Amino acid sequence: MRLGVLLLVLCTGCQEYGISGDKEGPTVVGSDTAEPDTTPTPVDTGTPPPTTTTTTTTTTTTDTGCLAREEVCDGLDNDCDGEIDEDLWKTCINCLNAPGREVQCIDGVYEACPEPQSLPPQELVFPETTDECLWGMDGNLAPVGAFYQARNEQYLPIEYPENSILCSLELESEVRSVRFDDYLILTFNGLYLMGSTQLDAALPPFGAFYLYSWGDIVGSSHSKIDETVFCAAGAALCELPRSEAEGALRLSFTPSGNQLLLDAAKALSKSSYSVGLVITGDNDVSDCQHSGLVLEARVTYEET
Ligand SMILES: [Ca+2]
Ligand SMILES: [Ca+2]
Ligand SMILES: [Ca+2]
Repeated sequence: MRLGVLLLVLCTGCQEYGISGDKEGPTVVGSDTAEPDTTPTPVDTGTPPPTTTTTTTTTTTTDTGCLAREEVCDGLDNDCDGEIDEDLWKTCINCLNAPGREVQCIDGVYEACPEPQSLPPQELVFPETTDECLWGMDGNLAPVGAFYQARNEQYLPIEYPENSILCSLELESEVRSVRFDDYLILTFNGLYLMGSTQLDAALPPFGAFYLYSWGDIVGSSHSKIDETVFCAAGAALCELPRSEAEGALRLSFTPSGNQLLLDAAKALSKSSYSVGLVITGDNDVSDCQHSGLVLEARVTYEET
């Protein structure tokens, strides 16, 4: 008797399980539970393709055993054309957060995007000048006391590889003893970087900076000259001796200042960068002259 009851209970359990399976059967799981005799469709359909493609897909599948999908970079022939990862390209985002180089999918993996590279620090050496101003030449005027009459300009390029972009730049100078006569102006891509006088009132603004141009100051008087050191926006260290005195030159920028400077320089010239040293003169034989001066430039770049 006991055994009979137990069997009955077990059997009822079996029936209940079977019924629930039957209930769900016709909707989705039917093909799982029912024997797959009539529909031998490919099991690859993890993500079903668009409705119209279904017929095409089925035909392709039955012929080749390959379920055509969009080709993706995975080392497989997803679109069933016999080629693996063909014509797959990706656009890299460069160090300027802009679309950069295109890289191809090879063996299931995209080629690596270029990474910023560092160059060894570059010394920008401005050699000592001992020649008198070129009075009356190249935009200079004849000697007149206490006026900006002439200047000597030197420009040194900041080097970085061709077919690349400049990602970051640090400019720095630490010279224990410099001397110049009359006034010193340092520029970077035309931006007034540092000076032994406050020239900014005479120069056109450019964002947070001022643009140096000899044409804007030539012939102007020294009478209202302000001989406090001019330091561009973002300067961390900024020190210069007075005209005809000997002293240290120190210049550096905060990280955000460096970035600000580089952005402004890029807006002026996207392909080349240079530091300029300008020494002015009014009427003396010792004018337009300076002792040797060195700036250090550290750059990172990215190949394009
Ligand atoms: Ca393919
Ligand atoms: Ca593929
Ligand atoms: Ca002078």
